[in-house]
Amino acid sequence: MKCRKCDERAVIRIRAHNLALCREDFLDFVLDRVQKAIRTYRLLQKGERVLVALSGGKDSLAAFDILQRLGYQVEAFHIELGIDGFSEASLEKVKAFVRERGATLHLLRVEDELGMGVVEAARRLRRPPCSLCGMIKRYLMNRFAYERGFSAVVTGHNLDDEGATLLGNLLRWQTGYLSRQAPLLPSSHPRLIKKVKPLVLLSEREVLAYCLLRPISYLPDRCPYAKGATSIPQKEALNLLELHSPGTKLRFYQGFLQVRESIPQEEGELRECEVCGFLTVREKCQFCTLKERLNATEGRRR
Ligand code: Q46
Ligand code: ZN
Repeated sequence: MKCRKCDERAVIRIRAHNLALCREDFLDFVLDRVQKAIRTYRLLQKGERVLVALSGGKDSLAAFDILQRLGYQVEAFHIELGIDGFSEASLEKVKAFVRERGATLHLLRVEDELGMGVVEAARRLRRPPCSLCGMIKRYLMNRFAYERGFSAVVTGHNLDDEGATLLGNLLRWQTGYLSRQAPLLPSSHPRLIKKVKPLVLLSEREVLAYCLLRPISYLPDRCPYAKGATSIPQKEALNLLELHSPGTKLRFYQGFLQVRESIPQEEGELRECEVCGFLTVREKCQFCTLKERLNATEGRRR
C-alpha cells in the first residue's frame, strides 16, 4: 500500500477519509485536522496564553505536542487527584513529557485543596469518585487559569469521546447537556476561562497512531474508576457503525454542531459564589459546598 501523497510506503489507512499515508504525511494530516478545528470553530488565536491539562494519557499529551508544533504558546497543567498508584504513574509520565520539551509544568494537588484526595473524599461522602472528580478538575483548572492570566484551557477530548457523549445525551434526551456540548465553551465572564477541545476532528485511533509514530510516551493505563463508564458501550456502538459505514462518527458529530445553535440553552443564570467568587448557578458553588461537607465529616470524626 502506497501513501496517497507521495511514493513512500503507507503506514496507516484512514477509511473515513479514504486515505493511506506514510509516517510524515500522516503526522502532517493530524496537524491539518487540528488546524481545521481551530479555524472552523474559532478555538484559539496565535499569541494567546494557553494552559493544557495533561493527564499523562495519549490524548492530552498529543494535544500539547500538536499545539506546540503549530506555534501556540502552551504551558502544561496537571492535577494530582489522589488515586493510589494511578496518580503517581500519571505524574511521572507528565513530568517526563514536559522535561523532554523544556516546557513549563504547573502542578496542583487535590489533597492541598481539600485535605484529602478524590478517592478519600468520595469515600467520606459515600459517593462514586467520578461524581466528584470531574467537578473538582473543572473548578481547579478554571481557577488556576484565571489566577495566572491564561486565556484558554485545553483538554484532549477526541472525536470518539465527543461522539460517545453526544450519543449518551441523545439516548437520554438531555437537551441541557446537548446545548453545552461544543469544541469551544466561550468565556462569558472574566472569571470563566474559555474551554477548548482542539482534537475533536481526530478519532481515538488517529490520536493513538500519532503518539506511536511521533513517538510520544504516554500512560496506557486508564484510571481504575473508568471501568464502568457509560461512555465505553457508546464508543463500541459508534465503532461498529463506523466499521460498516466509514465516516459515520464525523458526520454524526459535525452534523450535530451544525444544528446545535438551534437547541435552546437551558443554563440557569450564573452568579458569583458567595465564598470563592467563581461562577455558579447557586449561592455557593459545588466546590465550596464540597469543602464544607468534608469539613463537617471531619468534625463528626473528632
Ligand atoms: S473522573 Fe473518574 Fe476519570 Fe476521575 S476518578 Fe478516574 S475515571 S480520573 S476521566
Ligand atoms: Zn465557591
